Order: sequence, then C-alpha cells, then structure tokens
Amino acid sequence: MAADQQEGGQVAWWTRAVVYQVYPRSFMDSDGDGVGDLGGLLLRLDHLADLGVDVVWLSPVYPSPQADNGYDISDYQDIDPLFGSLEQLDELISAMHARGMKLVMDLVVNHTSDQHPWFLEARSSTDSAKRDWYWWRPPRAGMAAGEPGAEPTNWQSFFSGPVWELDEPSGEYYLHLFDRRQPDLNWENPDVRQAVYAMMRWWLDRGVDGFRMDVINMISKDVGPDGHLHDGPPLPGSSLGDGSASYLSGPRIHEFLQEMHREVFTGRSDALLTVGEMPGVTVEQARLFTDPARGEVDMVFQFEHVGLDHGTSKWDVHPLRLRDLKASFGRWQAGLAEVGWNSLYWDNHDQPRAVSRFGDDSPEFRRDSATCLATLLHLHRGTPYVYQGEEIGMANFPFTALEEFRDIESLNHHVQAVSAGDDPAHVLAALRTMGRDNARTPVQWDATPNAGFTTGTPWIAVNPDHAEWNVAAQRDDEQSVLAHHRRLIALRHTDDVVALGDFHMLLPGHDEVYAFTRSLDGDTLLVVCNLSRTPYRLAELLPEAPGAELVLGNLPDDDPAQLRPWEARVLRV
Ligand code: TEU
Repeated sequence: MAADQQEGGQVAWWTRAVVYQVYPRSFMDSDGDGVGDLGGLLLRLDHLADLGVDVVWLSPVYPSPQADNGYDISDYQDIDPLFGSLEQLDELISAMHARGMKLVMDLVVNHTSDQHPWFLEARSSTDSAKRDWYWWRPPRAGMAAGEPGAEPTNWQSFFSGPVWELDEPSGEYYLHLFDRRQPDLNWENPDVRQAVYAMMRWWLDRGVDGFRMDVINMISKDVGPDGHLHDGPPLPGSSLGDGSASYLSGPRIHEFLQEMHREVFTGRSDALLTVGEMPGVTVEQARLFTDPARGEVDMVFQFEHVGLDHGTSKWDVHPLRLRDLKASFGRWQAGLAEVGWNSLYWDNHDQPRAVSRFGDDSPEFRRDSATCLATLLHLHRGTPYVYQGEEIGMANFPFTALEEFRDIESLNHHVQAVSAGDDPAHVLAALRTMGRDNARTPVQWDATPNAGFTTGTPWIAVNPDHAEWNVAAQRDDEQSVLAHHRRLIALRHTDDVVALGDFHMLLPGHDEVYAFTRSLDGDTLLVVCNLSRTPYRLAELLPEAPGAELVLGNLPDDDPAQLRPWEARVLRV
C-alpha cells in the first residue's frame, strides 16, 4: 500500500468516508423565518444517517452580516442567531457523534467581514494595533486617492471590480480578493496566525472533527523583497489585471499550513479531517499540500473539472467535452496515486447543479443521468463529497428575472457587465446557467408548497419541480436517485477496492463513454458509464464486460449486452 493512505501505519479513515455538505441557509428551517438553521439540521439528521454519510461539512453558521451568506464572518467563536445558538451546535455535535457521524466546520480565514471587530479596530486609525492585521496600501505613486486607476495594484476581484477599496478617512486602500465587505487578513503578521490557530483549537476542544478551509491557498500573498504587491497581466477587454500569480499558492503557503498543522493538530486524534479549498491549484501543488509526511492538509478541492466549461470567465459558458473531463480527472487520479489524496465532487454551493451541467435534466433522462454521474464520481479513488439535494437529483432553477437572484457574485457581475455594455439578456442567460443560486434553492423534502423546507416565506424561491423531485417521493423507492446514492456510499464502506484500489483510465478518446478500472490485490472492478443518449454494444467497447459480474448498476438489470443511454455499471472482472 502506498504511503499516502497511511497515518501512523493505519489506513486513513477518510479513504472509506463520504462527506455530505450542508448549506444551512437552504437545508431546513425550523422556526419559520424562511432561512434554514441548526434546529432544521437537527430535525433532518435521520436523512443523513439513512444515506450513510460519515461526515457533514457545515457551511458557515457564525455571526455574519450575510453579505456572502456567511462567508463574511464577524465573530469566529459564536453562532449567528439566524442559525441558532452555541448550545444547539453542541447538541448537533453530540447528536451526530451518537449516530457515528462527524462534523466538519467551515474555516474562512483568508478574510473576515468588514464588521469583524478586528477590522473595525484596524480601520479606526493608521496607528491602530490591528492596522497591520489587514492589507493597507497608499494610492499608486503619483496618483490621488480615489482617482480611477489609483488602486495600489490592478488586480480584479473574484466578485467583479478592483480588489482595493478606498478608506476615505485615511486615504489608504484595503485589499479584498472577494467583496469589499470581505477584507483580506494579513497572514504575514504572526499575531493574525496565532489568533486563527487559537480559534481553531477552541472549536476542536468543543468537539468538532475538522475543517473545510475556504480559499486557503490564497492566504500567502507575494510581497517581494521590496514589500510591494505587483500588477498582474491585463485582462482582455478590461482595465484590470489578473493578480492570481501574486496570491495563489504564494511564497509562504506551505510554511503557513505546516505551522497551522503543528499549532492546531499536533497531539490530537487521527480522526479529524482537513480539506483545503484551493481554486487554481495544480496537481503538482496538490501533491505537496496532501503529502502526509509534510503535515499540511488531508486533501484539497481542486477546480480543474469545474472550469472546463468556462471561456474567458465562468460567465462565458462553453460546452463541455467528455474527453477533456477524462483527461483532467485522469491526470488528478494519476498525479495523486502514490502520494496525496483526491477529493471528488460535482457540486457544492458555488456550482450549478450537476445533473443540469454534466447530465441531462430532461424528464426522460434526469434520473438516469443523475445516478450515472454519481456512480462515476463515487467509483473514483478519493473521498466523495455529496452536496445537499444532489442525492435526489436536484436541478438548476428556471430563473427568468434578475429579481430572483440573491447571490452577491451574480448581482455584482450583472451590474459590472451591463454597465460595460453587455446585453442584459445575455448576462441573465449566463447567470441562469452558471449562477451559484442554482445550488442554493431550498432542499426539496416533500411535495407541499414550500417543499417542507419552511412554514414561512423561503429566502429564495423553491424550485417548482419539487412536486415531483423530493426526498419523500424517493425514500422508499429502490429505483430512486436517493436509493442509488445509499448503495454507492455503502459500497465504499464495504469494498476495499472502491476505497483503495488503483485507478486506470480506459477509452480515453471516446466522446460519450467514460470507463476505468480499479484494482487492489488481484481484485478488479470495471466501471463503465454512458454519458449520452446513444446506446452502445458493450462488447464492442469493452470485450471483457458482458460476462462480468454486476456489482452495481443504475438501470434494471435486464440487458447485459447493451450499454443504454446514461447507463452506469460497476462490474467485477
Ligand atoms: O469560494 C471560492 C472561489 O474562488 C469560488 O468558488 C467563488 O465562490 C466563485 O464561485 C468564483 O466564481 C469560496 C466559497 O466557497 C464561496 O462561497 C465564497 O463566496 C468565497 O470563497 C469567499 O469566501
């Protein structure tokens, strides 16, 4: 067995685990205010236990002005009353532990809210003891504060516009890679780092089982020897530039993560989980981040496969080519085969719904494509992440008007694009396809008017398809998307080759069929998935397949010779 699966000579527990992401605002509302909460999550724990998931990753529930739905934190050590209380969080930890599940919290420490006391203090005066906890810079040399182009660097923010916001009273700018209400913390300052580590230890002492670390590869900024941040290459058709070379995996990133590991995790149980969210991370970097010998993180979220349908930006939507997807996943499987570990995901709260994006959400193929995609993902080598609603095949929302959107990223983009002269209908079409709100509509529990999510008015509209697509309708249906997820999760728990087997890609050039093997100690699974409406003769694709034993399939087992549209089979050869 390769070194990567070992922690102190043992196979790491998370090789056999499946993680479920809860986006609390949209999961379940217990008090009728239209926003999901911890009470709602407590009510629905049986759903997660039935599904068989091992870990829940809970998106932020900390006090927050909610500019970015909680990814703008104003107090790291409490719970926002919108979501409940610390007592309920404690109750959740015990209730989950009692069911054998772990709770992983979201750690958002690249930035805080602009309402965090640290930032309020930093902003209060250039002499403030906390001034240096954030990134403050004077206007560009020779320019006046506020003048267009006077920003200290030309970097574009992830949420449109420049990354610099002018603070009028001091005449200095502060850095925010995301919204202006999300100022970046200055990790160069050791006091910032110690404050974050102390906060992490406090949560672990409370009983949480680890952290999903928001944009953690952005915490080290490249301040050259001269202490300056530098312009990035200009972006086409924009006065702004791409600053990512200065903040993605910056010069001290490994040092910071190793320090965090030492300060927070040393001497604690092996039963914790750390996963770093890392936009733009390369497979070579990921191998370093997840090499257990280096003591950084257990696994990372990489973004390559969710960028394959992007053009010049995520709003410039291109059709996805299956061979590109295979090439990408194949590279990640191979790259982390000997050292490191993959996280596997189609969906999260930032991505459109998988069945609409990678599958076929037409009435005829929605169930089959959702189960096909799930099979493909769960049979890769790595830890699968299921995003709430994915387990029942939730689809994108049929947005028709700007008023239906809530997400800051979509709203900011609309303002910027339309003021730059883009056709509003075109901008709206891109938001409909790629907007993050597709993932944020309430979980569909049943067929009642608000889908069983709330007794009040939901903060964002429930998808009208909930009358048909809901948990209640699928719970006892063995053919449902939900039942199929249950089987996939169980398979990883019981079958070592699913958790630990080597991965080998087959048919790399095929445009519609995705096939691979997993093998361990002479045991081999053959996985074949038809990602199209075209039927194939199985023997013509993979001669060894027709005679093999069926371990798990997504369609009724009545035609072994054919690979039907969106059919997925796991075979033992
Ligand atoms: O996202 C980081 C990120 O770079 C993107 O996924 C981003 O959200 C966007 O989709 C780019 O187009 C993380 C969180 O997951 C996201 O919800 C937050 O908004 C963001 O960080 C800031 O905290």
